[in-house]
Amino acid sequence: MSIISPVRERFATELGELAALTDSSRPGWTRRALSEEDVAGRDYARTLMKQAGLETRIDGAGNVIGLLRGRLGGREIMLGSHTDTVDGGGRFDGITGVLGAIEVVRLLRENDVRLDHDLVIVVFFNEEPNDFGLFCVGSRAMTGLVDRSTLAAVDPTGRTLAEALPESAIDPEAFLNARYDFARVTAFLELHIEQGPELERAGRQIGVVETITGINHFRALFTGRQDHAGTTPMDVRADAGCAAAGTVLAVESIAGSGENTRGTCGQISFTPEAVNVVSQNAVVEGEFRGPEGSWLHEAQRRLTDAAAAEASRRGVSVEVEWTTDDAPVPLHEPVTSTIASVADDLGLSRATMFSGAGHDAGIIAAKTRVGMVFVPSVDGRSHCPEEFTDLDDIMPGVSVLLETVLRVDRWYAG
Ligand code: HGY
Ligand code: MN
Ligand code: MN
Repeated sequence: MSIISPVRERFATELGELAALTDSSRPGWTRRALSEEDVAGRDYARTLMKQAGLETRIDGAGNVIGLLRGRLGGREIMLGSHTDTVDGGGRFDGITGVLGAIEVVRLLRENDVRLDHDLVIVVFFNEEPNDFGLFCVGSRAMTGLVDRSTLAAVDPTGRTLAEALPESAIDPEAFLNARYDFARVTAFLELHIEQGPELERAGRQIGVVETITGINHFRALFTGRQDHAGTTPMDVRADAGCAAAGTVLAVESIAGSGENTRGTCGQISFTPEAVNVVSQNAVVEGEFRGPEGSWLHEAQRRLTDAAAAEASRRGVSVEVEWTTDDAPVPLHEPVTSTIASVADDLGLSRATMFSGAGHDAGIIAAKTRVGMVFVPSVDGRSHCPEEFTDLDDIMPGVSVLLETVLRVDRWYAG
């Protein structure tokens, strides 16, 4: 049984130092992928990895990969998460898992515990949605899910991802060749804040994730006719903005139709942006989430129909593009039950959970056995400056991560 306690003070120091690497012109803790702050954040994590005794490298897709060689080697246990944030985000989403993984390495080395497996720590590049409509970019590159169409994705200014990557020292050709050999990975584990209210409501310390939500992202482009706001009668307008607004409300209405289902339109834009002009163009970006693939596909169909109806009754045209179609991801036994029994053996209260948040773990799950450990979020808040998890709630999560690594290590022979 692990009697090794994580060191709270250094975790707090590193959390503060990493949180300081943010875009001070934005609210909260903003470290968006493909920004200077993001490069600085991954460099900082790499420095911590080196200090912890890991051999480090950056792969072709910008993922920072650290290696602690095991006694036998040849097989690996992988831990990881991300350091990028949403705009105006918090300090704990992703970072908790990165610092937690590095703390596990330090605890192993400080207590002269040598695993049979090699231990690999990954700071995944670009987990959060970027301006090109893509997310979990680094983990998709590691699992072979990127291709030239990924590089051709454009941001609202028309710039391609291929043009943007070199600014983060990522070569587009190397990006396409960053597949990782998961055949040697026994299991992947990710420690993460829950980002929702369930653990706090239930008064539980550890979340054992059973399923990670499916996520379908869409971008709807409406084309109407630009006109004078005062002289154009209501019955002859082709108002792209109103068609977009009706579609936003359709997302909300469809989202309420299932259990644990969600729908959000986080972005809407009108062109021109003028109070006295009927809008020519409008763009809506949104998503649906849920635990059932069948519901997600029904939501996709219903939204596409709703956007077409909102457009046609106004003489507006619309194109709906679904930019991601990630199915729900059930996590794997015996990783999940190992996490549960570790929590029990450490005397920690736990709950089995559905993750309404997407994670790199959901991408890696296609290639190896995956488990996730959640720690509570205060008021269930996340993706906002108020995002908070007390260090006294994070430390038990690090202990569970460590003890689970020790137990997975026994599977070496398996
Ligand atoms: O959007 C998500 O669920 C994750 O936080 N990237
Ligand atoms: Mn997030
Ligand atoms: Mn995250």
